[in-house]
Amino acid sequence: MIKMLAGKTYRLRISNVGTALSFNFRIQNHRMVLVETEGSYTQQIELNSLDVHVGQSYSVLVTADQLESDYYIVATPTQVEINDSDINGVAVLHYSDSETPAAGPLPAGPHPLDRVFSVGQARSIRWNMTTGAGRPNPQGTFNVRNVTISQTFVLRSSKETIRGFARYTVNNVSYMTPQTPPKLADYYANGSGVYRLDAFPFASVNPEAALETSVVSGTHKAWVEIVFRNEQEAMDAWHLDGFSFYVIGFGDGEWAPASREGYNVWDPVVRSTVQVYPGGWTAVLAYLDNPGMWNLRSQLLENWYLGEELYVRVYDADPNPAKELPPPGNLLLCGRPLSILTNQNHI
Ligand SMILES: [Cu+2]
Repeated sequence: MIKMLAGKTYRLRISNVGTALSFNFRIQNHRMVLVETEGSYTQQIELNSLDVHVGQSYSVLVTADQLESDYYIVATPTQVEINDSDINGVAVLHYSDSETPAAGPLPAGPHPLDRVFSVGQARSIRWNMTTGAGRPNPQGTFNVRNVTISQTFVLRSSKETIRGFARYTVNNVSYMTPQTPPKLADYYANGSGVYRLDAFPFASVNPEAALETSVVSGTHKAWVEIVFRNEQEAMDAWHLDGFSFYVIGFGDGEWAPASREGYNVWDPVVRSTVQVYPGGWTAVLAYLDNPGMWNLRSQLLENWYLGEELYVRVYDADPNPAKELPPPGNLLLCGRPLSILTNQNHI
């Protein structure tokens, strides 16, 4: 139950901390004003309902401007065919002087399979040019109109069978978790024996589904364009560690270089997790100014666990600890680097 005083305005933070399903969020008889998502101030659009995909967060403002009463707050699965209403999340908005329980049917949202609504709303979520907030772009602007793209990754996710087991793949490669964390392998052994740098096909599809510890080079202090293609039947959501990215486009079907003409390079929001619709694509831009070994993954737990991820190695030869701290003295060395350092054979 959320309590509100009549006439006041409240900020609600809404996060999808689920592992599989997108949801649509709404409040009976109340509209919401979208103000923020994952650190970006958004254009303040008024909404009856809001789609929140796995791993995403939003802030909305809600004004208690209705009759003193209780009202339903609901979150229902969206972009999926589910007939089980038990899966609905229901809460109550309680006006402090209300003695009237919430009543009536739960407020209706868009049809769960209404893709046009969902994509349309996603496209309408844009950077707010008039708030006095820090500019996210290191070049000092809000837009990404004039950036030079140095790399393009086209990442196709699908579900395959490898050695008799169901696996999720990216460009037909399913991530295999090594004994040694990639960061340790990189720092102590240049990846040797743990991963093969850039063996991963970042712009093509492996002829056969395979297992690999995928690590791709991301160029330090350069812009990377990442296109996520969803070749599954269900929604997907991708998360990048280490950076936020600019969400510049959603499209149906295949992505092609000509799809860039439809990008929003004027006022895209900057966020950490983005949805990818089944059979469609989502394009983002990231400025790789943060050295490290960064995980790029499906935020859907089953997909992630079964291989829909890779690492992006952003290397900076400068040992300046202001950029990347050296490992602490008590760092646990597990896996292969330990055997190299101690010259013993560990598994
Ligand atoms: Cu992260």
